[in-house]
Amino acid sequence: MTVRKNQARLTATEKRRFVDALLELKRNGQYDTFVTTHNGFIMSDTDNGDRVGHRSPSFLPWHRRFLIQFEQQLQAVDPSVALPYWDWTADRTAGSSLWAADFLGGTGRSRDGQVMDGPFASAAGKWPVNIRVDGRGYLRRELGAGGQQLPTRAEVDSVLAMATYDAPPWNSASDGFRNHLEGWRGVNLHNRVHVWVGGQMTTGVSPNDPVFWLHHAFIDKLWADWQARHPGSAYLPAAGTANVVDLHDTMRPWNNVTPADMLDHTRYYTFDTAA
Ligand code: CU1
Ligand code: CU1
Repeated sequence: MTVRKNQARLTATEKRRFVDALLELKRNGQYDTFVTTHNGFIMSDTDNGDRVGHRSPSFLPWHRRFLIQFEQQLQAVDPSVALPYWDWTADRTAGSSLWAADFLGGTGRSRDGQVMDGPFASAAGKWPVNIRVDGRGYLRRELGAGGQQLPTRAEVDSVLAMATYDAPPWNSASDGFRNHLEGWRGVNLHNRVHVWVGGQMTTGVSPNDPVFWLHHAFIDKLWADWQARHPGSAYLPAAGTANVVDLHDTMRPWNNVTPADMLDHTRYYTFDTAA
């Protein structure tokens, strides 16, 4: 059974095995297919057809499916690995062990944002950034450089308190849990963390930074926490909504999975906080 743990509680061995599995997926080319898929769905969100990955109700089930597929690829390399989650309400500075050289490495240098330490530094030679939105083939970060703070636990709790999953017009203007969690309205949770990390994390090719997976694993956990807190609240919209993924509509690019299929994460994994 896959148990997703808080990254702050991983042992040195667990960190090393997670990093080694990431490096192997990068080496064999599978990693970059995930970057391409994510970037494609940032783009296609503005095309005709259903909005799928972002700015829409399916933001949460789309990324849940995306993370499950990635985790399964990691486990094909090393069955002991699970996606860790980054609770950025607790580990909220560039000095967190998350950013140490034995795990994700730290912030970028001031000149060009290039990450200089850890397994994903360009100089280590194992983490070429191949899927690019600019000419730069190295991992970049500017942790906290924008002057904004990471979201607080009180801000998270204020969003978890919202009882309605989503609402018309089902986009970045909507009121409700999904849009406040995604960050287009209100205190801004998910989007703000992408901006706080900086570099590729602020772009459609954000999965180039391995912290993408830890950030989204926590966003995914917050969805599960919200479900547990509001057992009477369903995924919305239920049916019949144009250009939006309804409960039983399939999601691109898989076309064989619906939001309804993604509602129970315990079919796939649990969290270390589960009783
Ligand atoms: Cu995304
Ligand atoms: Cu994201």
